[in-house]
Amino acid sequence: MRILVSILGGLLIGLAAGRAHAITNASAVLDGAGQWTSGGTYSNISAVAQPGGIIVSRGGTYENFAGFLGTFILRPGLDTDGDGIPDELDNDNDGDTILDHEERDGSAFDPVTATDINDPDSDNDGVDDDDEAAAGTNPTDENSLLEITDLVFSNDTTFVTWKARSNKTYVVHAYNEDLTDPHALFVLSTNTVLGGTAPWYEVIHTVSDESASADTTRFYRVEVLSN
Ligand SMILES: [Ca+2]
Ligand SMILES: [Ca+2]
Ligand SMILES: [Ca+2]
Ligand SMILES: [Ca+2]
Repeated sequence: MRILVSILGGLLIGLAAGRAHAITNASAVLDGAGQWTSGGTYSNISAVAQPGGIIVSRGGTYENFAGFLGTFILRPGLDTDGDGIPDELDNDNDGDTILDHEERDGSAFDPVTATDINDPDSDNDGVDDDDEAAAGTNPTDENSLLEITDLVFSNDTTFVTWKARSNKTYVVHAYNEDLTDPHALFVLSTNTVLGGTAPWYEVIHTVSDESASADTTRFYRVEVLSN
């Protein structure tokens, strides 16, 4: 799979502003007498203090065996990504293709990094969590993303610089000024970047276009191959 993450000209992926969440507290737990209680506030209850024997059986599988420790807030009707599936039934609340449990346990990233299950762009850097996973950038650092950082024309050569990650392969395309043309002028380079230091192995990488001319406008696009 190829993803387009960065294109010269400030055309970074934009996000719709405002993701207001209307939250309705409809939490419910079984009290010590085995009765349902709802609408109350439960906090800082130690495991020792919890009444025993609280079990919710759902579909033959016991859940919330630890009673109050398993209490969660139901938000009926909330559909964060607007896909028609309420969050309570949606295993990908924000629609960024990383499943909720993967966002919580951070397993989509190396190193393991948890992300927001209700926000497709956890660090608001303009690149969604799944694209950051493909590019190997840090989803919790707004300065870590695949982007062209510098474009210099000197001695009839253009130097294209971007934020890369070690062991990732990048394809650099050159375009003429007609950006509506789906076909690139040519592929400037395809190479695997090496170097960088743990944990994110970030590398500033540069390639050169010796066919550039001072008389023409040329655009560049950097793609990362996800595998
Ligand atoms: Ca998700
Ligand atoms: Ca997310
Ligand atoms: Ca991001
Ligand atoms: Ca980031």
